[in-house]
Amino acid sequence: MIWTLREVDSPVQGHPIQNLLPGVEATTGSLGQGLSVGVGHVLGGRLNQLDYRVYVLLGDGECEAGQIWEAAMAAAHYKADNLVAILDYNKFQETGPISREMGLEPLVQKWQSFGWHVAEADGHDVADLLAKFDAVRQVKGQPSIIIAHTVKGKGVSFVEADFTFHGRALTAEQAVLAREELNGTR
Ligand SMILES: Cc1ncc(C[n+]2csc(CCOP(=O)(O)OP(=O)(O)O)c2C)c(N)n1
Ligand SMILES: [Mg+2]
Repeated sequence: MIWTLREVDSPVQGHPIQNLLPGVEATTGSLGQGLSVGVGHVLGGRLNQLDYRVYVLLGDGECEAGQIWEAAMAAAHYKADNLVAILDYNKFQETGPISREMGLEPLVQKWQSFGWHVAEADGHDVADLLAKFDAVRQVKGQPSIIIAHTVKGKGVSFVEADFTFHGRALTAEQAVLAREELNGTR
């Protein structure tokens, strides 16, 4: 299936399409939509008296989209304390560094001022992330965001060093090198 990536009618079209792949419940692709979907799931759960938590993974470039901040206000307004956003703060988006394209700092204060509880984590440290997921369960009356500091392309040196790999496949030679670096055999 993966070899049909970005082909018409493929289940993996590049952007997720509702019901074409198991588990994809919303058609998206325009950055910024996921947090609004998450708020909708929170409100739907309330109406249906279902006791679940909602997790939304956000990109930092995605946070340059205005819809994020509309959803952030809505989540705080509705005191969505079962909503947890995880922000992949890798400091890059498709076309370059966040600080150059449209800076987000001061990011912690921004989310706090929108009424969110904010935690920070090392996004490559699973134990740290799990500890933060546990800790924010105690937060009442407001949504939580875990700002996860990460490195885009982590583990493959030449991808880490070049943001233009964003939507570009590795060549066959690069794929061999990448596997070696990730396996620690190089
Ligand atoms: C509204 C909108 N604008 C632009 C794009 C094109 N686009 C796709 S991914 C991307 C960058 C996303 O950056 P980030 O959220 O930081 O994700 P990362 O690449 O770091 O995983 C852009 C601009 C899009 N999909 N939607
Ligand atoms: Mg990014």
